[in-house]
Amino acid sequence: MGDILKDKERVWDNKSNDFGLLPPSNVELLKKQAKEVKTTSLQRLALQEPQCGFGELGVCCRMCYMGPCRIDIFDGGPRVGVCGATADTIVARNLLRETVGGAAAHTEHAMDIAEVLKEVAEGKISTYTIKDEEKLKRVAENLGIKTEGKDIKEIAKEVAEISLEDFKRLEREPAVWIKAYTPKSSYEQLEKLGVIPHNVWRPIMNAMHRTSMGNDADPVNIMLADLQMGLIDGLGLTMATELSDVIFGTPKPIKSKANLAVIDPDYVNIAVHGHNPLLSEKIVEWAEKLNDKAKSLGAKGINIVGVCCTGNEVLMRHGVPLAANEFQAELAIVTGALEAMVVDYQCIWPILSDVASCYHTKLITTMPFVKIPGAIHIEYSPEKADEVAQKVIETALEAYKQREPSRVFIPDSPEEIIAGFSVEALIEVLKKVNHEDPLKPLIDNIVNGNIFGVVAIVGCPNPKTRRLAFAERMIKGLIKNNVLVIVTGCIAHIAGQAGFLNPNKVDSFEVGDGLKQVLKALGNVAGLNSLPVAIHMGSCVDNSRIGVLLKALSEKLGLKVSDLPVVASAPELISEKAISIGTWALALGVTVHVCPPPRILGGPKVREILTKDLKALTGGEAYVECDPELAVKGILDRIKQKRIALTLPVPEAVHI
Ligand code: BF8
Ligand code: SF4
Repeated sequence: MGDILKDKERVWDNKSNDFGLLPPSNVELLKKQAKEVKTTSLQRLALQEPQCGFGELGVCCRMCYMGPCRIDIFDGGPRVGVCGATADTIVARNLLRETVGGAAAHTEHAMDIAEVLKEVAEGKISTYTIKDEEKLKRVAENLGIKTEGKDIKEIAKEVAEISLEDFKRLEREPAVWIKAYTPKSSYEQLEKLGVIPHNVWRPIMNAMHRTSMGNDADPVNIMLADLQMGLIDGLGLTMATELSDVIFGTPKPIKSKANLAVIDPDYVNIAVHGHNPLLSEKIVEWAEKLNDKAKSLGAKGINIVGVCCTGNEVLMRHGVPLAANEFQAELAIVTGALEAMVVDYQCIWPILSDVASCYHTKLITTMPFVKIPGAIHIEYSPEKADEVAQKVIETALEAYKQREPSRVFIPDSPEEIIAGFSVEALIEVLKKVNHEDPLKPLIDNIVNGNIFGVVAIVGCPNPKTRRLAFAERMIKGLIKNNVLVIVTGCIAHIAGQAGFLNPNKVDSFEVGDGLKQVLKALGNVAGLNSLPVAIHMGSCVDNSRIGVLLKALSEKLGLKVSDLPVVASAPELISEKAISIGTWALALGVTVHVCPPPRILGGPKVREILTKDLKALTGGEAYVECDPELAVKGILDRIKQKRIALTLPVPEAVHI
């Protein structure tokens, strides 16, 4: 048991007992956790509060050892750091470093997949294959590779090599993936700003260099580097998604279930947690192969369940149920019925090890750079993927023998969901309405006002905002006003658990008449009662699917991305990755709502750039609002302005 658990006296107080609007099943498990583990995320948050105001405003600098320096933006205190750095310099530098954190995560994820594709193409590994040859050809053509007369492996090799070259190109030519996948009008604008990167590595290196002590002090110049970092993030997202589709298949609509009750006490339960599908795909494969072993132990079989974005990846391609978002990962263990939680990278809380140590659950780390004291480490590499997956499952089967049935508690029952709406899958549905021009029915319904606008609600489940049910309240407010909602990442888990991904629950929500009509009509052609009120497009890297859709819409209509009645929202931001995705969206020209406030409020110039000046540069706008109903209102107002500019009808918003 870790040191944190020695602090038993302080762990449960009134403040952390405020469950707000959390679903009752979460509350019951949090109470179980408080009793059995003596620590919960809400309690740890309470112990941190009040959190540092300088940090929240972004005006704390730790770039050198004359500091740390803090700027007092109100009055009386210092206006500059020891070196003379102003609040704006410090805020801009900190923000760029956050964006680097996210972009590095997404581009390394992409590179891992590109390397596997290369090894598959060269016949160096036999653990993976190319499942979607048609997608490979489409990606190749997007990247400017001729496919005619070439065999699949040859095309795969060229795609992988061009992708890997994007990381390290020395020539001053634009990164191929960015040129190929950025909407044309956005690209032209970004080219004028001089922020199109030549490769991935140099700007990341440069960003760390320029933000170190005694370099770039100009907030405007730093913010241009930040926009460039957003584009690099977009490259990572897009490459990761597109090449995952090539190797594992492009998602199609698929039925499954969501919430912690997908952990079934009759089965050996294994949770896959993290982001990269390279390992989780193998675990799904080996669970089937080793199912009989579980039966020989008296279980009904092996049940794989998904946590976070790896959960979304295997849901989209195999229908693996969604157990838990990042906030709930601990609770999955607290059910007492989870034999193993196997993690790859990103969003893996170290506390999972302490929580697992209170149960029979084995926490298994697999990546050389993601080790957690107390966890079992079974190291993954692409050539050993089968061996590692087998070992993970055998470890879980062993753990099953130690399960204590008296400690198992799984409240609630699973919620039905439908997921897997890749752009290709959406186009397939739309083709059933208009085969020649599939985007037309979507555009027509936006034009006539049946769909007021499109809002992508993406990102994380922050304990600070979970208590407010922030994402659920926003989705409710938007669908009432005929907004088509798209979800990804942990918000997709939240939407699934709340019934927003259940096609049979459309009538149990207050949905605008126009939107309801469209959802039902499209649902019928897709062989369903209706489409659900929120469309599941995947994991966080799958936000690139939204980028692909934006490119198609803006280029078909000859409009800028910023002209479209489309908004993105990360209402419960946790990760630096959400910052980098948001920066990419701003670079494309999207309006991005966010809460909690990004750490820019202490820098007046940086704040002005992101909330005002950017509109004239890329068309993007950052919008900070931490009241869910006011956020809906602000988003509707912004969509309304875009509709007015396009001379589209503007129905009155209903009350929120
Ligand atoms: O990449 S939504 S908490 S799991 S960062 Fe993390 Fe946020 Fe979840 Fe997926 Ni995305
Ligand atoms: Fe202080 Fe400047 Fe050093 Fe930052 S870089 S810690 S502001 S002296």
